[in-house]
Amino acid sequence: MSKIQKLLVANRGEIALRIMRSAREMGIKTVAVYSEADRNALHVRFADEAYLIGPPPSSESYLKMDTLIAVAKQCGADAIHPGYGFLSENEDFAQLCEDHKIIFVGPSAKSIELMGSKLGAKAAVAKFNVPLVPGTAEPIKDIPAAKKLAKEIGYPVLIKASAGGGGKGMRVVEGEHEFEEQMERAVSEAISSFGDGAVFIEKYVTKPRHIEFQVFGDKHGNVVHLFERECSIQRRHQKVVEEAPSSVLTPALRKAMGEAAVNAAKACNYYGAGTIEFILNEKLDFYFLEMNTRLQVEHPVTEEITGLDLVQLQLKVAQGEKLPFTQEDITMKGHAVEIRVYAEDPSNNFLPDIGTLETYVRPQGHGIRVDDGFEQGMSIPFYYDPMIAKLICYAETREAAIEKMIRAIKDYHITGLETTLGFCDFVMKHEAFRSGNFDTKFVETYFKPEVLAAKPNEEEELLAAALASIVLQPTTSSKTEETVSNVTESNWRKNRL
Ligand code: MV4
Repeated sequence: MSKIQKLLVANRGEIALRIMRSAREMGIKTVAVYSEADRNALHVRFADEAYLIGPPPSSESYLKMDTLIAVAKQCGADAIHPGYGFLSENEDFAQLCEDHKIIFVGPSAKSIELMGSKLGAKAAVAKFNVPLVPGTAEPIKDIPAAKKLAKEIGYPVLIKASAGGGGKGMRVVEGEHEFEEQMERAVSEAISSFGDGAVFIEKYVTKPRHIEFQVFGDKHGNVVHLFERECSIQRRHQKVVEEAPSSVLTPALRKAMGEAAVNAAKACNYYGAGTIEFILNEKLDFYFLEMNTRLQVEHPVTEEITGLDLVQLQLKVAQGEKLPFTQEDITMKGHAVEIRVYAEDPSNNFLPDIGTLETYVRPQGHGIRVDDGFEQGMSIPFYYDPMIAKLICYAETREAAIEKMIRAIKDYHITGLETTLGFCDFVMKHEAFRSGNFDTKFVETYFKPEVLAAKPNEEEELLAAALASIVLQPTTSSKTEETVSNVTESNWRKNRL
């Protein structure tokens, strides 16, 4: 396979920039695509070339497979990186790229398809010695038989949609009396949301921790893992804080889970970057949940503790290179914490608060990394995920990384819209988070909007905003536009990662 010369990034925002930076360092030319809402976006300015692909709604721009292929053909891009979200886990798009002899920077269409089905994934990994939550291995057809099994497993049980994932289409059944009712709801929800009514049941693991392993495969059959990320602090299946390593894994458990993760990847002949999601119960038993066949939002914490550039690795693997290391070569050092800074109002049920970044001043200093796609004066478009930035802090120990994060949050000045910075500050200072003794119920257990009532920095921020508005000049892009296609409501809400 030949080296990638020109890479089209079929994404926007921070991840588009993140990808282009690594590509450029490798001497690969970069191509941006953008919607009408992103004319002035940084990924457009950063790229060597940029093409307008349609109106703001993603369904008319970033999700237009034929348009993306047409742009790639037209500009001579030999590879497409899908980033996360959008088309990143769409097996049809991966196949379309392959059909057009364009390298899809990701796994094969077959791997995506197999892991996209929760039941398919479970069946595949079960043969590779990966522990699964006790439950059904087949879609439920016979209600009385399923009810009998639920009784054997023991209530509460969880009904999940095979086509679901990321928490969508799950229903808890507390006891036998509500089994039929919940089953009916789960099936009709699965049909209306995914067009596939296949559901299965699992033992409901209470107080679980969400631990995911980063895996990497090449096209020569080699697979390694790059340790874990702890993602238990989340709100309605939306991750808020991620860290690496997890504070609950012992070296022995890490080794066992890492081996299971590698086996899960081997079960679908995986290549590229992937993530194996596990849940851990209170006894620290671990179970495979699902696989994400893309680069994840939270990949930077893994980069910080391993010193590896995951996008560079993705591009190397995509152009047919062997992984440049074996499992034994990979080590981790220190501790990394990431928070997601959203344009959302934590005191108003996390409602998106899109608007203009009147003040936008990033924290700086040793061990601080900000992955974002905005500058002061820019607006957060209403059509897409309202994530403003990821703030990643790295230090020798977990305590030092958390202290650095608290300082970095303090030095992050954003006005013009509400953000989740104050909420993240609350998490960082919470005793349950500090002690490491938390689970996926952290936010609902401890967070009430009142805890954010005191905002000591508000006056300072107002002053800064006033000053900024005096000196601020609107920025314009000098890039010429080219409409490739003229091709509704975005689905970022449904597709949160
Ligand atoms: C579970 C579970 C408890 N027991 N499965 C939610 C996301 C999806 N990947 C699977 N999820 C869960 N599956 C069993 N058998 C609890 C969750 C879950 C969860 C998992 C990870 C992170 C946050 C979560 C929040 C609520 C529920």
